[in-house]
Amino acid sequence: MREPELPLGSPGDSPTLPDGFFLHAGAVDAAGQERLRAALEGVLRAAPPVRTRVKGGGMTSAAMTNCGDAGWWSDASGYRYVTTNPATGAPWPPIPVEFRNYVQRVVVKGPWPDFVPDACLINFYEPRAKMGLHQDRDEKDFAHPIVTVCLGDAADFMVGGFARGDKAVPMKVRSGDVVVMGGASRMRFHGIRKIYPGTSPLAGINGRYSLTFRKAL
Ligand SMILES: O=C(O)CCC(=O)C(=O)O
Repeated sequence: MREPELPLGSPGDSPTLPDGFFLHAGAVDAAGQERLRAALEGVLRAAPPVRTRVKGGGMTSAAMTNCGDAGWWSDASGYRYVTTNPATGAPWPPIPVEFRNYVQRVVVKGPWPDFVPDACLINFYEPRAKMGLHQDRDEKDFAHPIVTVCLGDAADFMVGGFARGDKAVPMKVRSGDVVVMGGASRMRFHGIRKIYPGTSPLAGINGRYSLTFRKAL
């Protein structure tokens, strides 16, 4: 049986989502998405996305890179934040000011107005890429939320519970949407079940990027 899709929220208004979980649908307008895309290009040139090794021995389905003081990384030694890019040996590029502006615009309206990220993990999904259900647990202090900006193709973002086996429901996210997970929802399992190829409104993006902002250190 098809699982129900959660209704889309509007900025600052996601009444059907669990406590601490927000979908700011359409938070970044078309011009803003273009600005983010242009800034993203600079980051990708400095730190090209790669697929990395996961704990079980396989490779991530999405390619990833980072910007900020720290970047999330996975390899045979496990999951952690690192201050230099293991693929290039260089420091991660800084978080572009355009990225910070949009995070700021969204978070000032919510319960974590003082959130200042020091890490931005960028995932790139080709049409068949996915991300399994997981918790974000490598950050020092879980009092800070995780803020995700979506760019490119639409996707099913899975909202789970607090145990891996708990039922997860799909929430459709589109380019320009911003997802915030904090407070009572900070440790929810979540993942990406499906990409909707060809739905990107941005000419320069075939696939989906998620920019996930964290206070890691
Ligand atoms: O791509 C997304 O929206 C989710 C990314 C995610 O869950 C993660 O990077 O931990």
